[in-house]
Amino acid sequence: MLLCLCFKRKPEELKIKPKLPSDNVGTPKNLTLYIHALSAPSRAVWMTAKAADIPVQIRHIDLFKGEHKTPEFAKINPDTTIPTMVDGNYSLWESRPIMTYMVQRYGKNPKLYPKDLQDRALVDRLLHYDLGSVYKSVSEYMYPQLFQGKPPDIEKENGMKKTFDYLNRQLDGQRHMAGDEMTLADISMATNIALLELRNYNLDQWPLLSAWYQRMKLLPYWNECNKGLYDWKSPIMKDSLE
Ligand SMILES: N[C@@H](CCC(=O)N[C@@H](CS)C(=O)NCC(=O)O)C(=O)O
Repeated sequence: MLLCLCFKRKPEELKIKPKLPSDNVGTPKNLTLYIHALSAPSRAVWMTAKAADIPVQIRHIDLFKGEHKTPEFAKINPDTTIPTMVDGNYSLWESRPIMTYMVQRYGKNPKLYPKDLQDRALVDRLLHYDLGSVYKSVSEYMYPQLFQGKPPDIEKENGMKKTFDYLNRQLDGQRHMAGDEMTLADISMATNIALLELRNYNLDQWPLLSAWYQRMKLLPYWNECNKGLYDWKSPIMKDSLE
């Protein structure tokens, strides 16, 4: 049936994608990351490029001016979100796939996303947990305070605390989330947790998590990639930031 449908199309309509090497191919010719400096997933993809020593062009998109809603940007990413990566004529969005793509294709630091199937599955598990629990709970707690001027919501905070309880247990006996080596899971989670700095939120009740976060902040590219967070002053939260 599928074959019949194919034959009905004119030959020129059948797009044949050139086969790409599945493994690391060295330096990218033209890799662009469209980001917003406050956005946690944007900071994560930028940090990944630094950690994996991949040269990228950074293009800042002003979400508050709606620069991601233009027809030009929708051609690159119909979901009109950032971060968005463009590698030649290939575009990709969603930070975690961008991070794993970049490291596998161009990365100089394979430990960030290990090749061993089980080690990789652990990093994948943590990246999924990050999306479904860390990013979700931190943004549900912080966004209403940052963007709507709402007071902290105890229920949302409790959801986030449960996540941190688990992360603190996960770090028992190891320096990073997936073991002693830093992986993409650490980068992604740290950029989300960083959002709490806008509230001076104290992580002391999770000593292992707090020590891990401080270690992440010692990365030589932390300040450059997270500058947008520290520079950003929410007009709504002005009082608590000064
Ligand atoms: N799960 C996505 C989240 C992407 C996302 O929602 N990005 C936000 C900024 S943090 C955005 O583009 N918002 C603009 C909009 O939704 O209009 C990822 O990890 O990349």
